[in-house]
Amino acid sequence: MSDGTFFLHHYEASPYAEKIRAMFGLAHQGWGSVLTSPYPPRPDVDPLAGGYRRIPVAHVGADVFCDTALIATEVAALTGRAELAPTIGDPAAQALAERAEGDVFFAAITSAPPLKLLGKLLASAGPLGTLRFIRDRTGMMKGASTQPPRGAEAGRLFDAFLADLDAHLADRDCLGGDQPGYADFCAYHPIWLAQSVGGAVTLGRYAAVRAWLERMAALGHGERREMSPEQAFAEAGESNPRALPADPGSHEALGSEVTIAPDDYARIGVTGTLVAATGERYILARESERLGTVHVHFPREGYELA
Ligand SMILES: N[C@@H](CCC(=O)N[C@@H](CS)C(=O)NCC(=O)O)C(=O)O
Repeated sequence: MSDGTFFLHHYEASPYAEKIRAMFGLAHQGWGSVLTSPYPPRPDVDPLAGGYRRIPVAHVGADVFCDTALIATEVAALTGRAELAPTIGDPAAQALAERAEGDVFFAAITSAPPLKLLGKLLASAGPLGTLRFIRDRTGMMKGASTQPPRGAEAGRLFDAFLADLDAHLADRDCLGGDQPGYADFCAYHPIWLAQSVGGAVTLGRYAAVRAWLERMAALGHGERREMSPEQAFAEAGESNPRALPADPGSHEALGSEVTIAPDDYARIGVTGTLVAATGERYILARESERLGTVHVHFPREGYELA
């Protein structure tokens, strides 16, 4: 039986993981932290997520959640904080959140001064780790449906985002109003990333963004408990997946073996039996000797089924 621990498989430098860690901070939520490598192979995650290669991955018992949009839905339900679910009321906040997780996310890295970026990578990963990291990410973007902005264009894009965010925050504390909600976490993590790799050099000009960033950083990460991959596997192995949605949807592939992959980048597919296809998510059932039956959940948006 699962003890209900919400596990997050992540690495410290992962901005998308920071999006979820900060949500735990807002909710003062306890969670199990399982650290993994910044690049594959990830034998500590693959048995759960079936080869999905992006980070973070979350799981509770034998239910595994891929993609932060769906992880946020689960965190919202777990904590009773509806504002963390990816439904954004204000269209201007929605547009900023989408930009943040589109070109701006990539520009956060490609607009950083190259020598600073290299210095940070060398300091954290060493020469061999840096080489592996660069080779991995170059390979990951080869089959991508979008390509990162580069050079001066990346700098312009990132700065334009900061300027628009600053204007938006001029008369409110957070993207959607008084309190942080889903859009705030989407906008926060690319700036956090830029800062952590020595970028966001124009941030000083944007007082409203700086004040908001300070408030977001002050949320902290909730009650983080370090756990081992073995503890995570034991939880999954000893649990049964939770009940499927009452209405599993009416997809023609229900009951068949399918492969689900992101439609943008890191397009590695996960294969299993499609057991639900609701308006919000796909659920795949996967069997393994080690973990028994595991249900892997994907959002429908941004993923393709074959
Ligand atoms: N749409 C995904 C994007 C996740 C993503 O791009 N994560 C980055 C790390 S922050 C990643 O997986 N990079 C490649 C890797 O770590 O292997 C989500 O919201 O979870």
